[in-house]
Amino acid sequence: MQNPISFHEHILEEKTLSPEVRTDIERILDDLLIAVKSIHNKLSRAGLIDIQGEAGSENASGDAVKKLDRIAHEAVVSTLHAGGCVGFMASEEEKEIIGGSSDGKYVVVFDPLDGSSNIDANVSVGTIFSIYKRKNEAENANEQVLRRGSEQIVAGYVIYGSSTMLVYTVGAGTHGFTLDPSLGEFYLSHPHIQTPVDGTVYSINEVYEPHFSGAMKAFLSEIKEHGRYTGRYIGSLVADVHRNLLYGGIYIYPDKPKAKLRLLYEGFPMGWIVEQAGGAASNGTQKILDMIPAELHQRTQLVIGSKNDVARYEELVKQEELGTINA
Ligand code: P6P
Repeated sequence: MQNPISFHEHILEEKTLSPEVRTDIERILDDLLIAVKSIHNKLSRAGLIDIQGEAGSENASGDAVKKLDRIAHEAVVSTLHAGGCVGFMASEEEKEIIGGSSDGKYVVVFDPLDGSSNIDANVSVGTIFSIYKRKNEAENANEQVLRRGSEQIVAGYVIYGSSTMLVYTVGAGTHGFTLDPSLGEFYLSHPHIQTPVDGTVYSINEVYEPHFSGAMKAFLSEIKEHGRYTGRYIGSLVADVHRNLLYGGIYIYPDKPKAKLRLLYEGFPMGWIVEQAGGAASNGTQKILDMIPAELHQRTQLVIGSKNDVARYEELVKQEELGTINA
């Protein structure tokens, strides 16, 4: 690629952000990407250094913590603390909200390493994050962090796959950057990502089929009878959503038997990124970005991807509520 645009150059052109906010966001993302590069470096050598396997503890959601979960969490927290721009943080790996700089003007929430149960098998995993402006009037940590999804000012994920990519939005489209490991810099490789309005991939763990609602069963029957779709399920949210974002498709994590994905630091950032690429994200009945978490690690059903596929699922949910499909 001739003279690729670096992430730093790209964000300087983001007119959606005021010059002051843009400078701050560039600083926060610089700090975050330092952590990301250190995570990338460790993941690429995971089999050679003693960082695979479980850390022997559970996170706030009761998930077994992998050693790399903790390493990734500590890398993000330490770089954001050092930067001094962040007043409050929340991580999947920490039960409570983490205090930052007293004069930090931003809130950052993140899943430091999503899909980590796949790490030992060398499957793609990801770091997911959202940034909010600190509310001046509210000092209570919960009021600062438990915000409506539409209040995000930046959302992004990094996928550690065959290449390491950053995909992000500030509300002016969704853009992808690929890490050049030889230079340690992310370069624009996927400007203005537009996800197809009709998908060709469906991603759901069908082991839960006995618990699926009538609407879910009807939706999956339509998908399978249509002939346009194929089934792909990696079991790593960032990898499944990233593939569907580029190819067109729908990812569903159902609320029966039990919702698993966290609203604040998985549903909101992934939802905004996909919406900014022309897709949709809902909990089956309302837009994900219209929701407000009642508690830090609140779980949600997540239906995300191609606009028309999400709309069809929501239509079937309404029909089931009206009793017009077999439950
Ligand atoms: P299941 C990984 O643990 C994760 O949070 C997501 O990355 C992934 O999509 C989902 O859980 C997989 O869950 O129940 O299908 O194994």
